Amino acid sequence: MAEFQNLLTPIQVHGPPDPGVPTEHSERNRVLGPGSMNYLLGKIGDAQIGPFYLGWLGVLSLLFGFAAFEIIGFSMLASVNWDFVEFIRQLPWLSLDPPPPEVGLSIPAFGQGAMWLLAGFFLTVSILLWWYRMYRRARQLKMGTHVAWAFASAIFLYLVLGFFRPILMGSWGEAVPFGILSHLDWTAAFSLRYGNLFYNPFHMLSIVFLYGSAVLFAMHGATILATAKMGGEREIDQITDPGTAAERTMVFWRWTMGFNANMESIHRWAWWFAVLTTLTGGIGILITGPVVDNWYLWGQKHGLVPQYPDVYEEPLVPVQPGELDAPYMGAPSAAPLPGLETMEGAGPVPQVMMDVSIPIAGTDQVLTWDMEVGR
Ligand code: 07D
Ligand code: 07D
Repeated sequence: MAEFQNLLTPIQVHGPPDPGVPTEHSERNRVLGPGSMNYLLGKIGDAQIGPFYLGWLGVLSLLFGFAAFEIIGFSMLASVNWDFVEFIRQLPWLSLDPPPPEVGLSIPAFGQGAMWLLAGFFLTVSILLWWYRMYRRARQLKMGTHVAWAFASAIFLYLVLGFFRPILMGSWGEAVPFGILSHLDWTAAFSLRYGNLFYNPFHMLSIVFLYGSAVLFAMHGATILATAKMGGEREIDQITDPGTAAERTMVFWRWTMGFNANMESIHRWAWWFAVLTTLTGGIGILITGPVVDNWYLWGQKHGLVPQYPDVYEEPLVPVQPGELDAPYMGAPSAAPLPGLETMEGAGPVPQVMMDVSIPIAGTDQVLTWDMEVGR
């Protein structure tokens, strides 16, 4: 059937909907069929809606996804005392949190993150079933399975964030909460806790591919649109004929940057950039904690970050071993700072004398003073 292809073709062909290619055993699962036409959708894409394919993988995935959605939603509603108005008003701030650190990897009690674990389980099953559905539908249509493998890369990052890394760290409490703003807080806190994620080379790579995806998407989209009036998006004669839209696009890029992808390889570029965003990202998150504890100090060690000169003298009260470690990392609990207990009113707050000296940049002078510090 002739189909609408191009914004510059102001005609929408309406006819019987295209049922799709015949395949082996899938006819009965094509629902919403035989499909219908929608004028407005035809303005931004293909006018035909449906038939939708709903096999057992699709049905199960939707059921599990719906269950996860409900568990998250009802847990959030419970957190505002079942007040629906507050639920809507506070939605961006509501959150279903993972269990506290002391639960480790065991099954938490209700009110201790059990709902988080349940929702995570249902969501993960739903996503994995949807992945298999994409794989199977592609095979059925005798296509390559590129879409499924690209999706697998995103699922890898998702599983690293909520499953693989928490297991390596020995605690569900390491995982991401379900919540619109709370997952942003988690992201910022994760970066701070591990010494600034900017110094993680895999975060850098992930950003390269994320930005690269945007640039490639813009270049490719723009190139095809720029030759749409010559039929740039559907040319096959470019392989043999000179002067085609496709050939012009390639000349354009050789003129402007000396090199061009071709009509096939640009899609490989795009596929790899997108896939590598989440693949390198997942590696970066997986090693944060289990392998590298502080990316800033790691950067200092490897010459990425300058070692700043010590401008302060040794503190009179040295840091106790383990004092700066988070308790949930299994570090010995921090010994109380000597003298801190006197803050409770048990005695006078002791005073500490400090000699402070700071060299003044660009001169050979040093600023010094004595300080009396109460702890
Ligand atoms: C446009 C395709 C459509 C998808 C959409 C998302 C949900 C969640 C909420 C049940 C591009 C649908 C959203 C189903 C419903 C509840 C509680 C894709 C398009 C429209 N994030 N994140 C968002 C997820 C992580 C980060 C928005 C999911 C990591 C930052 C949305 C995951 C980290 C910012 C969202 C996930 C992180 C966001 C828009 C899973 C590090 C933003 C997403 C499953 C990678 C932005 C308020 C979007 C925002 C945003 C969803 C994981 C960081 C709510 C489902 C843990 C810094 N994230 N995110 O358009 O506005 O994606 O947040 O891993 O600034 Mg996120
Ligand atoms: C989340 C893959 C999983 C999603 C799936 C989809 C549904 C629902 C529903 C369709 C997104 C499931 C879908 C359930 C579907 C409907 C309706 C992909 C996901 C399976 N960062 N950062 C990245 C930048 C900082 C931090 C990646 C930039 C700070 C953390 C990316 C900056 C701190 C993590 C990136 C910046 C910090 C990341 C994500 C700038 C915070 C991650 C790539 C300019 C203060 C994640 C290695 C992606 C990662 C990540 C970009 C800054 C923290 C490249 C540009 C320093 C903790 N950051 N970031 O595709 O992989 O995500 O890190 O400042 O975990 Mg970052």
